[in-house]
Amino acid sequence: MSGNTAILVLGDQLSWCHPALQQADPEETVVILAEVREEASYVRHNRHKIALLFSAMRHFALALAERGFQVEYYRFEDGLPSLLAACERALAQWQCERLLICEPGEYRLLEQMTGWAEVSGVPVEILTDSRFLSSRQDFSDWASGRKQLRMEYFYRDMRKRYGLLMDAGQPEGGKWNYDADNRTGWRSQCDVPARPQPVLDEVTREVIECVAAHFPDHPGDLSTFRWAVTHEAAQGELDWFCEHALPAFGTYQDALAEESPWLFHGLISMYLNCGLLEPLAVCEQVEAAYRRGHCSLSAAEGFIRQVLGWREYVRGLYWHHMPDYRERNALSAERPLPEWFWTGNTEMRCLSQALRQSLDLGYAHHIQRLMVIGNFALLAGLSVSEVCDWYLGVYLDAYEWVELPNTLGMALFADGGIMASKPYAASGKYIQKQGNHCKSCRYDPKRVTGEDACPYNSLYWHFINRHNALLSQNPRMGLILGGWRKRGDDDREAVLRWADRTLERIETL
Ligand code: FAD
Ligand code: DLZ
Ligand code: SF4
Repeated sequence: MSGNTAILVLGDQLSWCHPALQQADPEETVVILAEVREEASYVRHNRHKIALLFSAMRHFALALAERGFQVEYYRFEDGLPSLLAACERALAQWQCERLLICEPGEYRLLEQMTGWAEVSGVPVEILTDSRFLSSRQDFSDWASGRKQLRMEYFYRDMRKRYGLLMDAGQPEGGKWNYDADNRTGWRSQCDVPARPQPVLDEVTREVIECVAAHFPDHPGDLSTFRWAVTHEAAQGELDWFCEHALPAFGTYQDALAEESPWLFHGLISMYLNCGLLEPLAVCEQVEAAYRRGHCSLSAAEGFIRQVLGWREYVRGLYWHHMPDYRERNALSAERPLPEWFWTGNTEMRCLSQALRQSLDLGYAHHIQRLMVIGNFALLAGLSVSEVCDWYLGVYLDAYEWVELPNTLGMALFADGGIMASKPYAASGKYIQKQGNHCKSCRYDPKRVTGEDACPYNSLYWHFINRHNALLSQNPRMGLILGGWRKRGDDDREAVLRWADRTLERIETL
């Protein structure tokens, strides 16, 4: 057989909507999938993430073969160093005349790929990733001429464009955004439904063994591997969410719970981001649940805003501002990451829980990522590049297009306000209001100084004080800065001294 076109499918592009697969004639096509060293180790990826991708890739290869495609699959044990090496080997073996690729999700890889035609000796075509609802060009068109690129306006345009939750050209229910209804704190006021555990098949068990053997010093407790690895199983997870968790999703979207790592969240970002689910179909399914009266408008709107709004918006921002976005550090944050970021061994209860589940399972929900871990990193001035690498490695759903704007922009305010209109900085009071961690913590959320004081509190005022000049240009910070300035000198000094002490012993908090 002579497969004269080769298609490289990356580990996060396992979709039938892949632009090259959609137009391919299986008889004339070789599909390359490759587990390679460079992709598996350019950051310290969580072992769950590697296992999820390798198993999903192997299952997708089987599904491609069933549809009549020739598949060239390289396993990690084959020892290939890079995707280019895999393509070169497959191109030679199948004597292909051209290589088709879908644009990757990271600038790093796109840069490499632009040089592949020269090295490989065959034409290489990089196709637009049609799996997103706003292409890079759409976003640039939307952004051009705007002073500020606010998500809310982008989101409204996307609602109109896709006709989601619309009523005769107006937003369903008369409002675009029901966020104000979605901020209830967690006091164990209801049961969290138990999520079914997917059954692991032979392919996944084999992958888990391979990952355990080759990545011994990466985070991730593989004995808790619970992820879907096929389109059908990912759809099953979405169906379960819509049936059992969506009705309470909105109400507890911002809640923090001792007893559950995920509360009523979707747990679908890992599938959307590797191609096992498609964003429009997800939004349509959630809208349908609302239309048949299964959930409130605020739950459906809150969820659709995340997928249709935030997810597309952060991708647009990433490509719009790369490559210099990655270098931004507007608040000059350089403090090394405490060692306990890699173990979860801190006495701060909210943090230890968020860190442990992130490390062990590869998952934390948005408020844990933003207001517990990210907020601590922001207040303590932790190194932007170290924090970003940590997030990129630790989470199952992390690829730079989505991780970087969320971490560098939203959580750390290191882009100086492109992504967020003000820093997401908060004291322990916020964490106490949103959840029930403080009850089991050795620190007291009401105290600002002293051995028992919640570290978030003095660090919060330290942050406000040290960025006073920058923050005073922001009208939304006026009240807080005014309050801080009005406090007596002695009071302010005591708080700042305690914060300095806290930072000095950060490794032992
Ligand atoms: P749900 O709460 O059920 O939300 C539904 C879906 O909306 C998610 O699956 C996701 O696809 C989308 N979504 C929600 N918020 C965002 C957002 N801010 N940006 C993009 N998509 C969003 N998300 C990632 O997919 N990958 C990352 O690497 C990532 N890193 C993050 C880092 C930080 C510091 C922060 C604050 C957020 C990050 N997010 C990231 C966004 C968000 O936290 C996750 O998408 C969400 O927690 C995934 O869990 P879920 O599927 O249960 O989400
Ligand atoms: C994240 C990842 C990992 C761990 N391993 C592979 C791999 O072996 N082969 C592959 O094709 N893709 C992998 N990926 C996903 C890529 O890193 C991803 O395609 C790029 O980061 C662009 O988003
Ligand atoms: Fe977190 Fe502070 Fe509450 Fe402890 S007291 S759980 S550190 S907010």
